[in-house]
Amino acid sequence: MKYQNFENTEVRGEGDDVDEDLRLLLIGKTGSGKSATGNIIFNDRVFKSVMSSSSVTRSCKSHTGNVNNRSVRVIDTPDFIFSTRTDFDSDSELKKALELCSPGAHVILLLLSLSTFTEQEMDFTGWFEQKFGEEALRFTVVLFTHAGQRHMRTLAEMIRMNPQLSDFINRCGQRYHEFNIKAPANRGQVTELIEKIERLISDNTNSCYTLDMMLETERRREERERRAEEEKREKEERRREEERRERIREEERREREHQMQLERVKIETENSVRRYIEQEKQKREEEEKREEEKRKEEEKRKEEEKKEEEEKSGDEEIESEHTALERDSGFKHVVKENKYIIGAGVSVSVVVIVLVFVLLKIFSSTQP
Ligand SMILES: Nc1nc2c(ncn2[C@@H]2O[C@H](COP(=O)(O)OP(=O)(O)O)[C@@H](O)[C@H]2O)c(=O)[nH]1
Ligand SMILES: [Mg+2]
Repeated sequence: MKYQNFENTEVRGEGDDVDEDLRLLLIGKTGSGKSATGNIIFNDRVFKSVMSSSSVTRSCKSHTGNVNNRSVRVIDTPDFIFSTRTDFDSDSELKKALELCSPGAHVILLLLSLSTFTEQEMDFTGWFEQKFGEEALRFTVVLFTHAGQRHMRTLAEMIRMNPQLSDFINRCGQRYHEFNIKAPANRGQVTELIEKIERLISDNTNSCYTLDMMLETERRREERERRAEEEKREKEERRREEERRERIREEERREREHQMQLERVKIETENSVRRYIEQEKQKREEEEKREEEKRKEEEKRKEEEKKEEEEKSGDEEIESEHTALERDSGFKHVVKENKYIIGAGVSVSVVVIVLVFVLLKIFSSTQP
């Protein structure tokens, strides 16, 4: 491998206007081997590649060179999602990468390290799909690096055992390649990769993944997020509205319960007042009845007394009457008994009176 000193490498920036046969965009986590892959492709040390946990490639770099008699432009990029730099603007750097690919990338080489194949790798494929859009998968070749450190028997087996990965590979049209950077002398792996790339370009009828596609993806994602946000807000509003209605319903229910309670209390009060009045009335009636009975008894007593008195006085009367009667009957008896005597007396009296009268007449006639 003919390594050049990195400092002397011709690294093109934004605005380069070279008519290449092939434009390749390298995407992957820090340490996945993007810069090293670029160097292998050119068989030259054109990008800085060192063993480091932090991002060595700080900004996008483009290099155009001759590979297998083809003009190839490779765009090396920093780690867009796991960057340790605080001043790193992922979105603008990503746009810069696409601008460096202008008018577009024929192929996106998505690098996944087999030595550190963890959930982070799958997170990266998720980020890639979300950021570049589903359309980008049409231009993607998955490049597994650090193949020498692969613990699995075969790469195909490893892919099969990871449903998420095999699904992703499927959606990339089963395009993947294995690279062992530590065997740079093996140009066969580069040739093989270039062949796969050429097949893909031909399948895509020379079309490219462009910045506009990514911007359109971004626009759609923003639209989706805006709609999701709107739906979330509407859902929240509906939830609040439902809560408000529920509160009103609860208040109405409580009010109804309160009214019912009031009504119950009112009815109970009315009933107890009615019962009280009824009892009072009953008491009064009983009282009156007792009074009446008392009065009647009094009257009866008085009547009896009167009667007794009357009886008493009656007895006396009878007695006097009896006495009178007795007297009367005695008299009558006397009269009866002396009837003839009385008759004789009366006759004698009449005779006497007549005599007296006659005498008086005679006497008056003899007088002058
Ligand atoms: N053993 C091995 N080492 C690799 C491989 N690819 C990259 N490396 C090493 O990993 C380190 C980081 O590589 P680099 O290309 O700078 O990663 P980048 O951050 O993706 O650009 C370097 O020391 C490389 O030599 C590989 O396939 N196998
Ligand atoms: Mg790098």
